[in-house]
Amino acid sequence: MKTIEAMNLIRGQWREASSGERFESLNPADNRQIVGTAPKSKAGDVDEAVAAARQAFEGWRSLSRVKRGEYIDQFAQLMKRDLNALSELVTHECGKPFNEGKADVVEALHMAQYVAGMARMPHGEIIDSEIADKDAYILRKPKGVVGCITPWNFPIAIPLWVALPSLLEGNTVILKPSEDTPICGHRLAELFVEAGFPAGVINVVHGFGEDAGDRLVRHEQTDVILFTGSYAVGHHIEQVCAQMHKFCAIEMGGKNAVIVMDDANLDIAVHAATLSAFKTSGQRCVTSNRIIIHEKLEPEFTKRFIAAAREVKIGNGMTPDTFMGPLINRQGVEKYLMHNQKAQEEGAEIFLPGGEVKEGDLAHGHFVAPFVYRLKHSSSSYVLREEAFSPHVAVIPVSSLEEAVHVYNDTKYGLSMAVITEDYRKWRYVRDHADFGVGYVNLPSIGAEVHLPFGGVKGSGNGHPSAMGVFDAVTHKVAFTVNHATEIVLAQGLSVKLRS
Ligand code: UN1
Repeated sequence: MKTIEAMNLIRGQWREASSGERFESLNPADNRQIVGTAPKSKAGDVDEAVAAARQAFEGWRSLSRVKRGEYIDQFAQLMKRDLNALSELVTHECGKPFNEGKADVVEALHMAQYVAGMARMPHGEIIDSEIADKDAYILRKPKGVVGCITPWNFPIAIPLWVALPSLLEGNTVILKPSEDTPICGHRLAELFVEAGFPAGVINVVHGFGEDAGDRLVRHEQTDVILFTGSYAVGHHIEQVCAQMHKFCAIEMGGKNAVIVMDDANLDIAVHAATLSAFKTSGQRCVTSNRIIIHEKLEPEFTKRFIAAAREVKIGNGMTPDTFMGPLINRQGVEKYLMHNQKAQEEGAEIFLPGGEVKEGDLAHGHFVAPFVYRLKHSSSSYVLREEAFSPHVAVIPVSSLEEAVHVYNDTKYGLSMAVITEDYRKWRYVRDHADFGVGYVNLPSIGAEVHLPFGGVKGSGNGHPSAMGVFDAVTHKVAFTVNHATEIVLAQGLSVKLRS
């Protein structure tokens, strides 16, 4: 693949950062390959993008919703045309195996198709007024300029999860893609241009969180911030937005789990646990770092889970049948090693020692192997309560359903949870007592669908889910009441005569 030079997209024009500085995006599977370079934007570049979005807002919101949907439909068709090339780019830039790269792009396509379809769906309500001579409506109005700060692990899907509903509702957008996957962000920008979106409606600014991202959040002309990423950054954004009285929807991490009950189908349990722990090399916010297992099934489950983890094929994502690609960067590897070390310090029984994989060409990438251990839950444990964002997995024994849910809930997070059981009473108990935003029964803890809300509770999110949830985040719901009589009667029907 040839090296791609990404540019900022501001007011429909391709722009360098005003400083002229650029940064590199390397292939995490082989650091000798430069996937591309991108402008290292600073506050001034963001200011221009925000000004462009602000200026484009009135024109864009004045189009019919159906017309805005047609732009998104056109965009969907271009994505379909480029499906394979985009999937390959995802693998090159973020390391996921090709079939997972494809899943990322297909999920993005689903979002585009769904949002385009929503253009012709009702988006308000007619509701009776208390007064016969009044008509009352509930309408949705766009909030204005939306800043989207998106992660590298779904570099095509997540930007579109947040940008497309924003656009359909009449907002204008500034997207700041992850500094780890700017070239995927650039391809999206090219498709937006090709789809014919008017200048300034969607702007893309590349750069790092501490300058470009921070400016987007602090800019007084951005009305909404949609963020997906780490707890530390998300929580910081929440605080800044609260001080500025600015709305933000924040998706953060998880310390998710697969809960295997004593009646579980073991084939399903092992398969679900393997996918939950190792897909995307454990780098999904819905990844399960914890398998909470009933002690009755523990010996058999553990034997089979370890065997499955041993068989996981680690390699370059473009090599057929690779299951686990590399971690995204050196910091990802350091975090994984730190968690493994801490598990040892906390007295874990180590089943698979994991570690870096350095055979042949893999030495040039950030490859690591599954680290699997057994550790009893403790409320003071670090490794059982903090997100590792890597294939670092604890098998945690419990002796009852209630204990399983208590252990599951005993972290600051509450994103995704899978329960494996044949007994509806058990999954129903878990459904009602576990803290999660995305729940699964007899499935892995991964696999979001775009037309369902995606988000978590507690430290995983601030209550404004992503995917279909974005429609609510980027609109105001307003009441609108029209009098069609020739005199005024107020609500509650009281007389408003000025004199008797
Ligand atoms: C994320 O990891 O940030 O549910 C999102 C899934 C994906 C989305 C994950 N489709 O596994």
